[in-house]
Amino acid sequence: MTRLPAFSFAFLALTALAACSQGLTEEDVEARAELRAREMMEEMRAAESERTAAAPATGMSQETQSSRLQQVRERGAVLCASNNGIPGFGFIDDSGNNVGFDIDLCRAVAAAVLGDPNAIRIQVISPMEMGATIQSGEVDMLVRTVTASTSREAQWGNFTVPMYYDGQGFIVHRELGITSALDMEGASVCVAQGTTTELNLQDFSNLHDLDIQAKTFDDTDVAVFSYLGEQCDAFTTDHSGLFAYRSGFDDPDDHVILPETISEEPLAPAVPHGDERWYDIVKTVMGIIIYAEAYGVTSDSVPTAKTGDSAVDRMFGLEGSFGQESIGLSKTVAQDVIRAVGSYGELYERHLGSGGIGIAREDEGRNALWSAAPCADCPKGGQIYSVPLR
Ligand SMILES: N[C@@H](CCC(=O)N[C@@H](CS)C(=O)NCC(=O)O)C(=O)O
Repeated sequence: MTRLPAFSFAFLALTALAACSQGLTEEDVEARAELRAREMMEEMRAAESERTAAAPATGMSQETQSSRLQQVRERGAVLCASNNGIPGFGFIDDSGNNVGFDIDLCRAVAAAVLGDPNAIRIQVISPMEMGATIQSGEVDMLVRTVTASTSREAQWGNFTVPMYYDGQGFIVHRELGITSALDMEGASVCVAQGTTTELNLQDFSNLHDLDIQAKTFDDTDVAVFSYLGEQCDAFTTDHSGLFAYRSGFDDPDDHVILPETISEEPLAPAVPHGDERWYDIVKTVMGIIIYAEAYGVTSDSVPTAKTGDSAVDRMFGLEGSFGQESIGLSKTVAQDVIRAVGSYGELYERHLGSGGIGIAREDEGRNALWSAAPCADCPKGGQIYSVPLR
């Protein structure tokens, strides 16, 4: 049976309004509206059959084509460029496993596209290698405390959803008595090359006329060791990194993290340019993690039967759709993702909060969910947000 498009009612009302001034009868108006609605439906059908004809004969509609998704499925693993030396984000734990917030984002994508969070391969890269690695397309994702920026987006790849809002700061030897970044006139600062950090340091020094002496290193680890070896007065990186590194110092109290934040560092997974569907997939997985917290769902409370809350049921594949199948994912993809890695809140606590490097979520208020998030008792008033899953 043919259904008139929903817009025909609105169209009818509009036509009726327009007709008033022309002296048409109510029947004329209805007939015209019906005719126009039928024309519009024909146009929609024609457009649809044109799209179907254009789709290659793979049995998939054009919307589901993602060559990278196919490659990943053939390979049986998601390749992520990441880290193995940053506590909280990507590091080797006592059992020899590479774990962390960034590693779990990679695992979440593997759970979504392969149904197995362990189907990942991590390529460990230095900050200097970030651009070339994602630009070449040799990995499926760059998820390595990496800051999204316009020039990186232009040159490297597409950044998906910021999963941690960071900002650059400084750590100094307590004995120097420095209490503000503005006191660092003529100070030497250890910094990793090829980072936004290096560029911001220069801007900050110029802006405040501080004549800071940057000492650059290929690896952040080497920059940290050099700072600890007193080759520099200060070390600078993202605040999360300062906490992460300080948590591993023998004498953390001998070092002070200065109060200033000198830049915006939205950390977001990036994907190679040129495959919009793969971009949609990774972005959607990030949205699933964020919305799980917004709906109060955790890894051990994933619904498998209708809850009666349409938004939750839609997200977990129990009612309607949020577009997941159109991008090549299963109807119940959110169940796989959240069972594998948990909600944003769980990820945060496990790696960055009390279970990890100890950055209290309240202190870094920006990493709370947006103010109108539906959850009753989750941290709100921050910037963690995804477009709605619907
Ligand atoms: N977010 C900044 C800095 C990235 C960065 O270098 N992060 C440090 C940790 S905060 C890192 O990954 N270090 C590990 C290494 O150098 O191998 C960027 O994207 O440029």
